[in-house]
Amino acid sequence: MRIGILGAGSTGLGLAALLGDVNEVTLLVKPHQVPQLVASTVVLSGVRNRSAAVRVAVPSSGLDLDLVILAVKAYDTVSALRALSEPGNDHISLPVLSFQNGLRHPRDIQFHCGERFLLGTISHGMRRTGPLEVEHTGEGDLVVGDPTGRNAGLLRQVVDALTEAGLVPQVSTDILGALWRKAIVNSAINPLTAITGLPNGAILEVPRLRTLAHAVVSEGVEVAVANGQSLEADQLVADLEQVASATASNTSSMLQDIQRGRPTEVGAINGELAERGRQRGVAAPLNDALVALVESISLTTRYDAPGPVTEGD
Ligand code: KPL
Repeated sequence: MRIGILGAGSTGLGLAALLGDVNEVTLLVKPHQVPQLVASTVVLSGVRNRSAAVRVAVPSSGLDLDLVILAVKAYDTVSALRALSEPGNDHISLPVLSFQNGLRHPRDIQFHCGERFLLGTISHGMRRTGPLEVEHTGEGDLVVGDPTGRNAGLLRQVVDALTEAGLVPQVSTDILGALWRKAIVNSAINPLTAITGLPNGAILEVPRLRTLAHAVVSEGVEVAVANGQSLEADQLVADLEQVASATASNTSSMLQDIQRGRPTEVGAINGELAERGRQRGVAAPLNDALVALVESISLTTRYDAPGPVTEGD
């Protein structure tokens, strides 16, 4: 397949290295990045080792591609979709598959793509270590699905491409439910690692952190149930433990953002869960507290480091 990947973060680059082996992959980047990246090689090392030559282009509606994978941060979804839209209208004619965190992007994608899009979740541990280098720190699941039920042929092609790339895609008939489950697992792992500065596995090692993570997951499940999802807290706690253990040495994407002084996805994950709870009369104080803490930590990067404490301070 001719696949464009929009979003050169850890997930986008990891997928580029894996898919680039057997597909023609184009990284879709900002205009100023094109000259630096022309004829580039993306390198994945760690649990899986792979490198692939990729093309580089600027996103636009006129690209000759069979699929665009959206791997941008949740808060960049709308600008990414606008870059792919036909000039003068909001419509995107290229088939889109999103691998993004949170619960906000499906609405925006549907607005631009109508029925022609797929959604996915990926829980492999990936850590970006250089402009085109990613460390694969843990195996995980990859789930894809067709939320509108109108893209059976495209879904088959995508599953084949992912399988040929050595991945093990699961097809979900309830991909929105899969997104809720992933968002709930992320709602505990991501902010708790971003706040503590610890890798994912620490959540299982520190007993009170583990109890807190379970409580955050249970709160997310209450919100999901109030929104019509049939989820069980015990199952989601088991999912959390499995993901934290499989990606134990990984730096979560939210901690990577904090370390780079970039905005985080806490609003799209915990903020959105809290908001969806409020809309259904379900309070989500833990999720609200995590948003407040992560947003405050993000803010500290704007302040100068305090000077040394002197007597009398
Ligand atoms: O999705 C992730 C993320 O960091 O955003 C996990 C699976 C938790 C891996 O770190």
